[in-house]
Amino acid sequence: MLLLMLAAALQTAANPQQPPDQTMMVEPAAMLIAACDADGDAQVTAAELSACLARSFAGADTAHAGSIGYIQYGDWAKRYLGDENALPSPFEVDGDHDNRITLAELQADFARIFARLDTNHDGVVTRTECLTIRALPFGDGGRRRRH
Ligand SMILES: [Ca+2]
Ligand SMILES: [Ca+2]
Repeated sequence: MLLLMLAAALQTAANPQQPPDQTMMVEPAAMLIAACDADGDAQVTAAELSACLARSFAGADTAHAGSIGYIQYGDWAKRYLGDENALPSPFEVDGDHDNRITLAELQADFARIFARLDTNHDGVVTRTECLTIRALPFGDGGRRRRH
């Protein structure tokens, strides 16, 4: 029964003649992860993400200090997450709260985000898993009702 309802919902979403009954969004961290696909299969593995973060971090760590400050993190976030205030925040990423962000801290935080997005737990994040789908008009799982 649930599967039938899901199939019906997907058909509705796929039919361009139907008015949209849901919104699809990609959170900034998911956008970064999706862009880490290195082999062009539109899916991202943990290894691809790790290598991708290392490349972007090396570009931000211009002093080759092995860590970056919150201001440099803001520059990194602006470039790779689209906005310096996008999540994850430097306060979240800076696991040991020493006001410096290391590559290991960045990779650890994104590993958590990766695991959250990988809803079928197959070790790969697909574009479908990157999408946040919200049904209308109840938005946010019905917690914020709009009438
Ligand atoms: Ca730190
Ligand atoms: Ca997956």
